[in-house]
Amino acid sequence: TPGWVDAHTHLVFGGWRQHEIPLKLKGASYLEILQAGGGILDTVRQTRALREDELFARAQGFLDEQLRFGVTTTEIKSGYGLDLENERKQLRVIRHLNSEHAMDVVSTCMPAHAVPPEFAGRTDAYVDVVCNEILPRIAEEHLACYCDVFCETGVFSVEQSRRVLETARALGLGLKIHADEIDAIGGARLAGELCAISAEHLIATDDSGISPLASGGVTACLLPQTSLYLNKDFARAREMIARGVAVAVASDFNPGSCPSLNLQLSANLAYLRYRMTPEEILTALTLNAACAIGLGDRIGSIEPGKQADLTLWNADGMELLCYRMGSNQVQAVVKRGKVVIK
Ligand code: IZC
Ligand code: ZN
Repeated sequence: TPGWVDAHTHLVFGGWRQHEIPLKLKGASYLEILQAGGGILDTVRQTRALREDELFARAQGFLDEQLRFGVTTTEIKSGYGLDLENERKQLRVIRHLNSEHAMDVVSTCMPAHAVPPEFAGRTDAYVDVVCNEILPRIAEEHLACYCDVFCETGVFSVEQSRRVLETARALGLGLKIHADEIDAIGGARLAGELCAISAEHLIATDDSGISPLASGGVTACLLPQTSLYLNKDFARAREMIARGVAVAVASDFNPGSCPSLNLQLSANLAYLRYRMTPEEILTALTLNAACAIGLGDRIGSIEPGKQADLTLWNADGMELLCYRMGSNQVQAVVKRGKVVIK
């Protein structure tokens, strides 16, 4: 197949969040843990505490693992810095990974991932900082191609998300949005209205959110391992496809809601829970994923003129690949024409 593309990760971070599982098993929700100062904010503390070289070394190991799982291009978001210096630190790590590692890395800035503790209860004041200080500096330093925002109950409202994304667009950044992960507050409609390149998660999106995605030409980037990990519903992939929305499937690798780098597990879940066909899944993990990060003209299919990124599998076809579960079925990986895993 073409090398697989992981179009959604939060791969540069400090620490893990294993201590959240007992809380979740006692009934605490993802948003309750965040409201109590844990969740994303826990990872922010652990990421701020690490130096650039420490974050780099850790992330490099994650990219090695992705490559072994058959991924040849990945997107990575910032969003565990939440202030100018720490967002820039994370984004410099992402840029360095792209230049040093065999993996191609696309950089997304996400300073509006949560409200940092310094701005607790003052979300609009933090949005001012994002729009007036953080995004302009990131754009000036060419540290990101895209801007993403967590549009969610208790995090950033539709209006706050719109402000962030409109500012990002004026600065020349492409637009992405975490929409309807927990609650459908209107993120998918905003994505359609702004013609964002992609909308992510869409777990709670209903018909009224699917139409704007279709009319806005927004790629739906679905993250089935997160549904599994948060014990949530699975996005309505069949309805999206039926309405003409391009569907990509990614991992969402992050220390809270998806501590897995195995994109093959996303393929299994897309088959069983989204009821996508093996052919649709192959497209979702290659060409549609490439389009979701703006690289559809360079990678995502095996064609003359495109980069020779290939994954060779111990399987005779996508049906077997989507059905087998838990083993790494990669036989070899070719990146830009060179064998990097065998
Ligand atoms: O660290 O929890 N959903 N952001 C929005 C995440 C998941 C990552 C995290
Ligand atoms: Zn995410």
